[in-house]
Amino acid sequence: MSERRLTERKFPPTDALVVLPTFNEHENLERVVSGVRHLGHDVLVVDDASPDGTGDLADKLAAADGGVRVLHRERKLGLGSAYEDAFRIGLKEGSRLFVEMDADGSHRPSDLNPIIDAARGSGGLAIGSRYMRGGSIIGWPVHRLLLSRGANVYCRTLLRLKVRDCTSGFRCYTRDLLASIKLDAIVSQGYSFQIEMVHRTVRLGYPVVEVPIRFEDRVAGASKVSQGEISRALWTVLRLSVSK
Ligand SMILES: Nc1nc2c(ncn2[C@@H]2O[C@H](COP(=O)(O)OP(=O)(O)O)[C@@H](O)[C@H]2O)c(=O)[nH]1
Ligand SMILES: [Mg+2]
Repeated sequence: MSERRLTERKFPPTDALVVLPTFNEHENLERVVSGVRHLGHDVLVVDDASPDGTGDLADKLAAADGGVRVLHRERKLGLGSAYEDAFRIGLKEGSRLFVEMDADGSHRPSDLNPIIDAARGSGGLAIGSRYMRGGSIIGWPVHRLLLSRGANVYCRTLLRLKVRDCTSGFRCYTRDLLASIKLDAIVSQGYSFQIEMVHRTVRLGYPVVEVPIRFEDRVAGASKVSQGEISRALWTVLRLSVSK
């Protein structure tokens, strides 16, 4: 049996729910949470029992600010499943806009509202894009740049997507779109979740718009993208491309 623990909600939900998945982000979390809370949005941290104590820090931030909540999961269950669980909570509670954002300092709070506004305006998915005019990546080594570029070429080709940055993890969905996506049918547990969600959005006929962002390499700690994650993502996208 899986164990979940969610801190209690103290205020009615704000329009947008900003979900921050964490696994070992103790050195980064506080700065990200404070940047988002300055903009007034609800924060939901989804922590997978991080060994570095990120979960305890998140609890402290939640105790000090009713706009911050934490979903604790008993072990590392994957990025995709973290978002899936958070979206189910937000849908139940009545949030109108659902934001994905990394908790490692790569995504700037100053790019957040333009993404939310674009989602609201389009009625679908707005992606914070590194690969369009005005977008950029700061501080990534060449192998990370190649991996990200390669992943985008791979999924654009196999899934026939026109989106320039299918793998970006800084994005916003409208309630209408998320309610139309069958979360139970999602096959991705890990990073391919991002690609699968773009694929499903396009197949449902919802618009996808891109907003330029400046992506900065994580402030502290290490990336959780492993060889295993990459292989699983390649397979999952291949599976999606042949399934109806
Ligand atoms: N809850 C949870 N968060 C995760 C998991 N894997 C990665 N994350 C978080 O997802 C975000 C993106 O991960 P990161 O390692 O920075 O990926 P990268 O930016 O592609 O290198 C970070 O906030 C991580 O802490 C996971 O299995 N569970
Ligand atoms: Mg990162």
